[in-house]
Amino acid sequence: MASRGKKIVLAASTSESCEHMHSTWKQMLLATLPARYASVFNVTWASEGETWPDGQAKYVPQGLRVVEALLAEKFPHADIAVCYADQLDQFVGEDTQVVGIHAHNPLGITFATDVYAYFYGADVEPINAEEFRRLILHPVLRQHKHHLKIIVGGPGSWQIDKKGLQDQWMIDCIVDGEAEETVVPLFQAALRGEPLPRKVEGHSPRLESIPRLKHRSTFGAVEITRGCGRGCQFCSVALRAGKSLPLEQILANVRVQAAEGADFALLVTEDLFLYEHGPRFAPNVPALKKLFESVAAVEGINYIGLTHGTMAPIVAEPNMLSELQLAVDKSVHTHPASTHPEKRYQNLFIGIETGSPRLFRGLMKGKGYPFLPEQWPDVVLKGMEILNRHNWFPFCTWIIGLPGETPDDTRQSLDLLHSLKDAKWCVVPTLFVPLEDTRLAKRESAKLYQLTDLQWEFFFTCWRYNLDFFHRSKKAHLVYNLGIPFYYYLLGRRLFGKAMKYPLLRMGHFPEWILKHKLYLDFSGKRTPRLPVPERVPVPDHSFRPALPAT
Ligand code: B12
Ligand code: SF4
Repeated sequence: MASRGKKIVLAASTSESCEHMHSTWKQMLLATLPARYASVFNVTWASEGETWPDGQAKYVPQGLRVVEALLAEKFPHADIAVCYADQLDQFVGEDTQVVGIHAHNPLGITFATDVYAYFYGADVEPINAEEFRRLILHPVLRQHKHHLKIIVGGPGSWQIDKKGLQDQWMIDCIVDGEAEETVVPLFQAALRGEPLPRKVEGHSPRLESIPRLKHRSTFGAVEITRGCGRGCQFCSVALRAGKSLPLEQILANVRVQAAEGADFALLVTEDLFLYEHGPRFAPNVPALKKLFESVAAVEGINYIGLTHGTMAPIVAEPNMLSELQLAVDKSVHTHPASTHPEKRYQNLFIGIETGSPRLFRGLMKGKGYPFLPEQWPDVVLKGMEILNRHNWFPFCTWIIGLPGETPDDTRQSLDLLHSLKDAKWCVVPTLFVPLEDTRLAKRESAKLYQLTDLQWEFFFTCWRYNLDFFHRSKKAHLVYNLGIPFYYYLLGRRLFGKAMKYPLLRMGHFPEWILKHKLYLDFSGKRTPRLPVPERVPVPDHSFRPALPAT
């Protein structure tokens, strides 16, 4: 198309924008599955984006919609276009002066991403990375580079800096962090043709600087809170100041989603239970209930999805989930193990991260507040029981190789994992990654080829649970069981050595009467888990100790 293009073009990759089957889980896989074998996994949907008749993207990640909304307050609507890589040449032309690109996970080097791609060989990269490259190296950007500036921002923009790709990819400026109060001056400078700083560090904006969205975001994502005061040392969001968005603004944003065809609203938060919370992280159940009811009442919204939450408030307020039943009734997810009349279950991403109270105390004690670090295993077990009883099947992460992890810590994680063997959940083991801007940024990342026998056992026991809980067909089970020894002898042994052998065979349902002699945990049915689910977990009296973690 021989158009002169738009002055401002905003773009995101399709693998970070797609919302195939309303499944956040499926999109997360794109951070993990190797690009080279994408066709084998039948994920062609990852490179296709839905567009409006004029070629603009129907939905892109919410962060980019925030940038669009900020720019729309200053520049004419007609000067801005939002698109995917395949439509870039419709919008980038002689008149284009600035291209802003969103990066959620552009190189796949964050938690739980490259880890899994490595199973296919060292030179394999995840689909996210390939799709981002298709966007950033689009020929039309090179063709017009002499008169336009490229700005990349988003939660994963640091990855480009870390890998030293800024110049090769001709990026003028990388924006790292929250951008509400930097976007407009930066784009104004670009439009004036001025040189841009190579890197801009964002900072937490005032609540009133967060704009209302103008258009639809992927999964109908709408922020309900920003930031988190719990202060875990490995987490980049820990540094974002905590705030709840006003209900009116949330609902206006949900209406925008519905008006552009979304039937799903994903309520984005670091911790659902921080929404309008009371003193010392106390959940505000009436406010949460009102939030769900109001969102569900928006015409066109049939489903409500949730992002993150923490265990501690569920245990501290054991009756809370029955008050929030609507979240399950409006969930898009179903599973035969649900006791809901329509077999629905609600999902919540919860970081368990470790079973070791020692590591918990050193690295993340605020996550368990108001409970004490030594209560963490009890909090996890009790929290899971309450969640499952109310048909909440959480998606939990667990970090292997945290700085200072000893074999004893790994054993404690294995003991806790064993005690969760009948839980209704998904558990994703991730390897520790020192994220930029965190207090652990300078620490060594954990590496697959350095995992100990115990860490491998932890890793594959998690996947054994997931296969048993989510793989519903016998045929799929059989394929995995037979494929696993083949994988080990053809590739796994060469890539990672013998330490993975027996743990991997456990994932492949190899007979336990053999494995119990080779592994730490005994799954032969004779050993009951070491940690029973407690009747109740007492909330300690904090009046004589410092209550909140330093952030
Ligand atoms: C919703 C969400 C998801 C959803 C939907 C993602 C999507 N593509 O739409 C799902 C569950 C699918 C998901 C998946 C993943 N996610 Co995610 N996700 C989030 C979450 C909870 C909210 C994102 C959001 O909407 N935030 C609100 C907006 C306003 O913030 P923002 O995106 O950061 O945007 C601001 C700035 O970054 C900046 N900005 C954004 N874009 C641009 C563009 C330009 C040009 C500029 C100048 C500025 C700019 O301005 C915005 C306003 O301040 C965040 C945590 C968080 N609270 O941010 C994690 C988070 C972003 N995800 C994370 C990760 C690791 C992933 C996965 C890789 C997880 C995995 N291992 O599988 C996958 C990757 C999936 C993929 N295909 O890309 C990490 C990112 C860490 C990193 N990149 O190093 C975060 C921070 C969670 C965490 N605490 O670790 N995610
Ligand atoms: S609870 Fe910890 S890991 Fe979760 S968002 Fe808060 S600081 Fe980050």
